[in-house]
Amino acid sequence: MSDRSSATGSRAAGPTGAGATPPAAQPQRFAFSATVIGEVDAGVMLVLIDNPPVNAASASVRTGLLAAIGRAAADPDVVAVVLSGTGKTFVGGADIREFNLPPEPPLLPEVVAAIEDCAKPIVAALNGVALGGGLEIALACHARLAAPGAKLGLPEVKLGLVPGAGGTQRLPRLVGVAAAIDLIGSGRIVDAGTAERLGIVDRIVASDLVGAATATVRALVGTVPRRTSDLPVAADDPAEIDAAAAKVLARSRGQQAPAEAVRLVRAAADVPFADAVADERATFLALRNSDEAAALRHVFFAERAAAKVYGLDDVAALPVATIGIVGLGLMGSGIAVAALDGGFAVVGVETSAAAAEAGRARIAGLLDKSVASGRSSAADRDARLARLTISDGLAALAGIDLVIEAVFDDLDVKTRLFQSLQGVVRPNAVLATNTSYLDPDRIAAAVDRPERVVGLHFFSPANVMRLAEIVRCAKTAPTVLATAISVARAMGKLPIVCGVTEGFIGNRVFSAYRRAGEFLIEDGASPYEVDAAIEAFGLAMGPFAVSDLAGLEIAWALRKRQAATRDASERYVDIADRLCEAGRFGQRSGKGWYAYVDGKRQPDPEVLMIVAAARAAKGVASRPVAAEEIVERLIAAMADEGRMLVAAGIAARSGDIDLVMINGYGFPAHKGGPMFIAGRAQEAAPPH
Ligand code: 3H9
Repeated sequence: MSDRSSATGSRAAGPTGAGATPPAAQPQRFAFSATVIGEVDAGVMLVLIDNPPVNAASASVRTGLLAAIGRAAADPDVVAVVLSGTGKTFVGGADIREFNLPPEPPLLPEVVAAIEDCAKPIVAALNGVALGGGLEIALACHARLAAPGAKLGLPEVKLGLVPGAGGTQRLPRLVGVAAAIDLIGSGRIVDAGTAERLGIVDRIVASDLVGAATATVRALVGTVPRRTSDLPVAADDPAEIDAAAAKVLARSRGQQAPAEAVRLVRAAADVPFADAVADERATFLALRNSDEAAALRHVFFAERAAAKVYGLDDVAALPVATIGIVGLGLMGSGIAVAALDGGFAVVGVETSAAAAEAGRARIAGLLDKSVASGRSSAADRDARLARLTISDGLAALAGIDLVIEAVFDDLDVKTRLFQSLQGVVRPNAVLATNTSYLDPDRIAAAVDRPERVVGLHFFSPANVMRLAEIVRCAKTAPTVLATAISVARAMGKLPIVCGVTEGFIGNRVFSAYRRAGEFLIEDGASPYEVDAAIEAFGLAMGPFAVSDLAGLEIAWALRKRQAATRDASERYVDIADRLCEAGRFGQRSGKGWYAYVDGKRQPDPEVLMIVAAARAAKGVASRPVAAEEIVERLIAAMADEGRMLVAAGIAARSGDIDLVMINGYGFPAHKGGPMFIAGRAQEAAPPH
């Protein structure tokens, strides 16, 4: 059992203590299991869940809770129960590690039913996070109080599941069907204030939560406990329900769990509770074994693994309050917004007063957009703008903690900038480069203290995309690496650490994928068939549509640089070069792999002619390529490149490759990523 703070003070007496006669006026203590303890004081049993790190509802917790409720129900000296958790969490949900194993009794629905059916009142004191099965436990209690910092939600769909212990039926009885569809279908987590407004919790208690819960439960003694499952489901406006359902379904294209969640919540309105929870349970168990759930579990654990960075165990990040951003173009202004969102003060620098002013306008425009879409308030925007200063000179960066350069991706430009910066910023300020393709070690070599240089590679639009590749250069100091990670996290990003290689993880894997797409075209598929196949698989855009959006020039320039050293035995497809030679540089130039008519992307016969000519020049006999083969080859190409990056130590683990592709390149999370798919295929393959 952990030694985290506990309202019981000293520890439980152990199972043998349960029967011992306590000294008068001394609270009676119990250990119901290794993770659930109880203390009876003047008739109220405080049951505490203590299962670090997140009080997951493991078999031990379920056993302990069932024993605690059984004891409370049977003990004439107990009149009521308060249920709470230790540390920052009430209960972080079912134990996800158990999902790969057969369910172990007692099952959560049994525990939840015992709580709700208890004739003595039980009040949940939500001291912190109450998610998934944790919220389902709370929903079965007869009242719920919450600390101001508590966070509540049923995020099961994010694991490819639906709630499996009554959540789809009890939540609509508290908040209505439309709101429950929104919450369960999206897996959204809400703060205590929102939970109170919606009716999930009865009251927020600013201090002495357990004391308040004890007073509340005492007041309920002698009354018939309010069972959530007995409450009627409010008659919501059908149009509102349909709109909530449509929103969930539109956002979860290709996934099973959100659609099942919507179906189950809708049923709450007209199916008897017992039948509906039986359906919920069966659906939960079926989904638990689905590919979607396995993929999303992989993503969940991959994210936690990515946070553990080799060599940083006891390394503290430097404090960062102010961030300088040099270059306020599209990328720089996106980074500035992410930094402002993260609570930092930002100094944006451009080469002229006019460019700096344009940068400010771009940043303000992005913030306005966020207000217009309802993602933030006008007050949030104003507070962010108050933390922004702009300048046309590097001198403004004198007091800065960390500088991110987002200037033109040219080695000379970047090295000259870093050399100028070292005369301006403090000696321990971190210098981060946002280069996509250049060698950051060469940039670092240009400054006196290369250990303070790190790569901080954002993805466009930087205020939206969750991925940030953190590039550990040859000489990056551990504190500097830790600082870059912590800043990226504060900006709401998912930092993935990688080593130095051209294009880092994402662009290397993307290049391999794009190359595979070009091989497919040369073999006989059209670019439009390639894009359509991978889009049907679940990527938001195929490789050719993405190339058009990014512009074809940079990759063309890169290929030209590489031409002299390219292995002549390697397969090389020159169709993209032919497109550039024909002036087709992508969407901005009005044509690329596609034609853009009034901004609308459409197939272009001229491209098919260029492709046919390229095939003919190589004497390739074109053949039809099925969508299945297209998807298989594209994913295999990503996975092969990913394996090479892991073998070379550029990526720490294969899960990092999946996270990069999911969070930077639109690979669907519910498919787990290319490495996950390749790994499953290997497991399924018969042994040689
Ligand atoms: C469910 O409840 C189904 C039910 O409806 C039906 C049942 C019948 N289980 O994220 P962190 C580990 S589905 C096991 O870095 P934070 C995590 O792996 C579940 N382990 O901390 C990590 O381990 P390690 C619905 C879990 O403070 C450590 O805890 N619940 C679980 O930033 C710290 O995690 C969810 O989906 C778990 N449930 O955030 C909630 N949760 O140190 C999922 C965490 O070895 N969890 N771990 O790497 C979260 O959202 C966050 O972890 C939480 C804490 C907000 C709780």
